[in-house]
Amino acid sequence: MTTLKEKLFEKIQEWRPRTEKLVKEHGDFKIGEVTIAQAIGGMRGVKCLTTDISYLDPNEGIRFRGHTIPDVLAKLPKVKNGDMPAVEGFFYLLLTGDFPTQEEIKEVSDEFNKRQHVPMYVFDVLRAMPRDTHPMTMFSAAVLAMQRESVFIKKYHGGMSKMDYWDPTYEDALNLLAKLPQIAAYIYRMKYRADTIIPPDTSLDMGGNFAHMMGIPKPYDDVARLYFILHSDHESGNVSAHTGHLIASALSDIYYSISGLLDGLAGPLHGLANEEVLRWIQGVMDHMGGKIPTEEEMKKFVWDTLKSGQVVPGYGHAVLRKTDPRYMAQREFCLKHLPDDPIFKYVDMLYKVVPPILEEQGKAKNPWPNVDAQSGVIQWYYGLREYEFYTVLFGIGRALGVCANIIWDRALGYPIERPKSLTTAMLEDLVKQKK
Ligand code: AMX
Repeated sequence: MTTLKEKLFEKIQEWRPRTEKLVKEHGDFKIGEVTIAQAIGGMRGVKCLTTDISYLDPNEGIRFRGHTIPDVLAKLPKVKNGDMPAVEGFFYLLLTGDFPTQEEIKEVSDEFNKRQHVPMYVFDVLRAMPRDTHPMTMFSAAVLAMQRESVFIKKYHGGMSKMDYWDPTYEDALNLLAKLPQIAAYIYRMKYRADTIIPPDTSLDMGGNFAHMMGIPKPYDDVARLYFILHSDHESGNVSAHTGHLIASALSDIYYSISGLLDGLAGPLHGLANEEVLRWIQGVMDHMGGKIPTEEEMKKFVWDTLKSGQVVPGYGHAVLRKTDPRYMAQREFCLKHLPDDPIFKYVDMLYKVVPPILEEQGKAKNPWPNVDAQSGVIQWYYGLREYEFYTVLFGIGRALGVCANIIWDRALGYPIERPKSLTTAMLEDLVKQKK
């Protein structure tokens, strides 16, 4: 057993009594109320999920295992010859809550490398799809095609104690996560680089190997590491994380769950927003004839977007009420590596112009930028100019967080999810009775 798996098992055994005690002794304790607006309005703010992997404070942003993004980036050991931590070390933190040593990171990296071989039929599935298929459809299909590899399902059919569910789920998670960068890079090179596939280099860490297979030189390896870490988790109520958790709650395996989360992530209000942001900014650039607009010109463009009934992509959030720290981490990267890039200058100006306009318009509850307002710019700068691929990168990151969540869901015995629906007439009757 690896140190990671051993440590995880220790943590699981320590944690189980806490969950059991809460349910047994305090199961009736009320933690909130639900209004009609919430029941009709996408369950905003309803406290009905539990996860210890990350917590999203509306004003502070995400904390992974209690640590802010700047803390995580500062405290996790960095890769050799890079400024960013290894994604493998971050996954260790998500699973155990502890910062790993370099040796522990190396062990996880070796595990990933052992498991990175992608079965040939996955490439056959991808090749059978029309080349203009959206890369998210390809990515989701490739993951789903591998469902036959699930260790969990084989063990489940062989008969297994509920207490052991987490173990084959962990095996499935590592097997899948190790393969995602290669599948993503394969889709990219097949679709957009004339089918010139670059084989993996297993001497590299996950981020380094991904940059290598994409064929993009340094510091893109650091971009990949930062990107995967920032996009990993945003507590469990967002569409992709919740979808992954919901599917897994039926004891469907990791392959079904991650394929499903990718489908949710592909929506324009969620993971596709980073693609929309860049398309929109380039629309602004075209409109301005390529020159950097004045603040007044930019304000007019933003108002025109709103008046035409569209949202300003990359701004607003269902939970956050301040600038997203994931936006800030990427902004710092841009200020260091691409301060004079014209698209970054647009993004920078939008940061000044958009929040006061959204405030004045008075609709969006959060006028500040989210993660997607920055991420496409960095990808574009390093030569990844096919916007539709950006959500695939988000998907690799999000899979890390959701896999960690699902392993813990199984360890703590979370049951199948089943919220209750009411009819419109029932809601109307409830209001009448109250009157
Ligand atoms: N531009 C214009 N209007 C906006 C807006 C924006 N960026 N954000 C919210 N609004 C509008 C909503 O459309 C809604 O209008 P309506 O009452 O006419 O339907 C109103 O403000 C209230 O919405 P809200 O409660 O503030 O937001 P929400 O929780 O319903 O939606 C989100 C959140 C992110 C979908 C929304 O802010 C949005 O559409 N933003 C632009 C797309 C985007 O950046 N998505 C990425 C989010 C991060 C991610 O998941 N990757």
